Amino acid sequence: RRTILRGATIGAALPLIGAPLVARAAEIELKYGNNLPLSHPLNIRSQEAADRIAKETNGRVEIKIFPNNQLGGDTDMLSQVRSGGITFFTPSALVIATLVPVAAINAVGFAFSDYDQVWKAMDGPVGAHVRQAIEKVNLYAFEKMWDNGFRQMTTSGRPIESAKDMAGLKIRVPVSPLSIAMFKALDASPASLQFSEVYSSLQTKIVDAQENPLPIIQVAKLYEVQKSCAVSNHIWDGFWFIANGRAWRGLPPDVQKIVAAAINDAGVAQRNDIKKLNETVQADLQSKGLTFNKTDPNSFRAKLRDSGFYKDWQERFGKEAWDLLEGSVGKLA
Ligand code: X2X
Repeated sequence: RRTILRGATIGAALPLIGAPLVARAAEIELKYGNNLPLSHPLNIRSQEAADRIAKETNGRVEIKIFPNNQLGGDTDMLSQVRSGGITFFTPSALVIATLVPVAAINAVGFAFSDYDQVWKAMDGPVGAHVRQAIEKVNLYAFEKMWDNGFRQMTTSGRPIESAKDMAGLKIRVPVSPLSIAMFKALDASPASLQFSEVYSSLQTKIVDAQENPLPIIQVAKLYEVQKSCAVSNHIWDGFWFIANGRAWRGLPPDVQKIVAAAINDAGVAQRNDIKKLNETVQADLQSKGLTFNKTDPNSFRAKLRDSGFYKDWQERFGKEAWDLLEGSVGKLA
């Protein structure tokens, strides 16, 4: 039985028949890679920013997001954004510090005690200092850092109560010289692994422990391969939203303005998402079987001080950066 289309329908349908059914390609197509699962607030908010940019540029700019290590690990994406293979990447400060050492300044052990201190420093003199250093390696860092969170330690073995429990602990850390140095100073045996390898390395007991903010533990389901979580708050970690310098400078000024506003607004919204998430994430992880214990930060701080960790990193970062940090958090070394 042939369905007879009404004349009007056929007329309307004719021009479409044979026409390539593809959307018009945007004039400016930009790629953004990151290392987090789609459900993390970083991906929710960056998609929102991409949609806002497409709208405000009337479709001239399309940002294609490649989440969850689709383009490779942090090390791969860092070299891709440097070469211009991708335009945007959001490395943790710990990770971009492999290229810009001073970027790890916010990750000095036990430096920050709360978010007021964090944002005063990172939206203020410490962040400005790091952004300048990032620009020196021909990358552009947007003003507003995105929040990873205060890092906590988890283990598959006995809980970590104080610094003495770190002896010999096989703990995974990001690809980060400061993280390696810090956990060695605590007498642990740190191993740098890409985030994409963390779950399997814990599952196969290549390492027995890892450290990450609770929202990351939740979204990467690390509670399935870890038993206990020591609330250590040992590092506050953030993501710099960075662009390839040449690609950024090559954008028309009106597009730069729209992109920067959307990305910075999304970064601030993402911070609030993490703040809200932090109110419920521990209870959720407990319901999934992860046990929690408090720790005494002074035992860890004393160990870091006695081992010379603070003095060593004060020298590595230099007086200017270190004074900016201590100006925000008080005396450390
Ligand atoms: O790799 C990690 O541990 C993570 C996800 O926190 C970072 O991006 C540094």
